[in-house]
Amino acid sequence: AKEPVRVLVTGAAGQIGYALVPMIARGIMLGADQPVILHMLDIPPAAEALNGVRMELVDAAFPLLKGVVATTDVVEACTGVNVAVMVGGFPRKEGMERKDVMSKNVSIYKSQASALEQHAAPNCKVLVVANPANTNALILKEFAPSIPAKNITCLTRLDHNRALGQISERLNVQVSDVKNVIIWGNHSSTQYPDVNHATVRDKPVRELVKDDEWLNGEFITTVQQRGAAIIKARKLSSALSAASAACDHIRDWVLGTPEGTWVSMGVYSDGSYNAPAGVIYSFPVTCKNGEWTIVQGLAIDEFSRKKLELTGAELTEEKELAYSCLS
Ligand code: NAX
Repeated sequence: AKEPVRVLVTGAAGQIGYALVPMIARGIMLGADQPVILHMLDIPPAAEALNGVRMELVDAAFPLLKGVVATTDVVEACTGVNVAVMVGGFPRKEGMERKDVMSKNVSIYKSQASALEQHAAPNCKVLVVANPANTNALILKEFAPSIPAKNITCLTRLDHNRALGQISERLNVQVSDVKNVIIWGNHSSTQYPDVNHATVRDKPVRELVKDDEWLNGEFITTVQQRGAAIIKARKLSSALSAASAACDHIRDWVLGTPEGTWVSMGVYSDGSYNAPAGVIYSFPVTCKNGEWTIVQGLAIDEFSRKKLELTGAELTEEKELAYSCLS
């Protein structure tokens, strides 16, 4: 039998946490033969709710779930974890300045970076979900210098999956037949969902859709604004789709992407495709043996080039804002 893997979920009493922890405990993240021990962290005001989630996990009698740590102590939460999914953060509230929200998240991610660096298992893989996801991940990286940069990522898989979903609905094909869309840049409304290399059963999506106006217009804005559309409909932000995307992200990272398929991940940029280096930027990646590699050599047309630059510039600006919160 396999040794259990310890998976940390921060913000576990929140709505993504509530959707995510049962998925992990059922083997959706790490495989149906992989036992897990869940570490759940939240803040003291949510301690009682967190204990309720712990009780439900016990009640669900998941065969793969070998233990649960539910705590408000960041050191206890981080100790020995192999995978860390960072969902906890400070949400933007109506009327709040961007800088104030950034400042709260910078201080959270700075301290959680240190706890992970000192107490997580060696080679721990980190996925930041909480917004601003790319910049929170960058802060985590900066303040956990002994964790390799390649181990720190952020979630853009939800945006990637949303793009697959839109193409599948438009063409009336199975979503599993749509491949190789790309989310470039920031997990924000400047992200660029790119279908120029996407296929359905090996046929280019552009040739199948036959409507460049839609692909260059409404398709892009629909994906960019999907989070807001969910909030409008549900009066709550995306949760089950975010949790599912987090599982997809970790599963593909750990177990590998299928041959000929790439996925989108926010990773530490080396300047590929002229993206700014030194920010967490979403690229197309393939994964093998627990490591991601940026897909190289894709042709970028003029329309796309501008969109890659715009979202890159936003990330540079966010990085500067985050650094200004440190002083
Ligand atoms: P909730 O407000 O329901 O849950 C957040 C939880 O985090 C709360 O229980 C809160 O007490 C906890 N928390 C706050 N500070 C913490 C800290 N310092 N340590 C540990 N826990 C802490 O939000 P939810 O809807 O679950 O969303 C969580 C985050 O995901 C938000 O930042 C949200 O913006 C972000 N999202 C990111 C997405 C992505 O694709 N990257 C998509 C979905 C989502 O919007």
